[in-house]
Amino acid sequence: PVRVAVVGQVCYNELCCRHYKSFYYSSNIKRTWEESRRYCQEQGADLIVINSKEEQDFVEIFEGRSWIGLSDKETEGVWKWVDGSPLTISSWMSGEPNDEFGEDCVERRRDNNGKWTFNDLSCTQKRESIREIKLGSVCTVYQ
Ligand SMILES: [Ca+2]
Ligand SMILES: [Ca+2]
Repeated sequence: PVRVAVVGQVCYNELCCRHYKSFYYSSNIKRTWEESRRYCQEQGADLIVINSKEEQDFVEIFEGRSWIGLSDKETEGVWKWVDGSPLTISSWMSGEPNDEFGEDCVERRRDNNGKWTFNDLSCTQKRESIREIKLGSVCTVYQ
């Protein structure tokens, strides 16, 4: 499935410009974190970076346990998104992140109450994935 985040739309006479933030796609093919990331990049995208509550709510419709673009591969305990930004809004599952057996990649999953949360996991596990492609504006002339 795909979701499109539209930031706004401005029309001048017949010309309408829509300002897109991002397109989000989910893939139900299970891959390792690195494989998922490479696959996203081949599509001109990257694993999803979630840096607002709105964005987190916006992708709620995507089901499944999916890789997101968050890891502490570089420095243990320092969580970084694939675009280099730090972790600002987090929703760790209770007891996570636990770095059990050296877990450095993050999946998005439902907790026992059905709430979407983050869990650190071994990067070599295979999971579905959500990718994000950031967009600018698209203008269309309406007849
Ligand atoms: Ca870790
Ligand atoms: Ca964990």
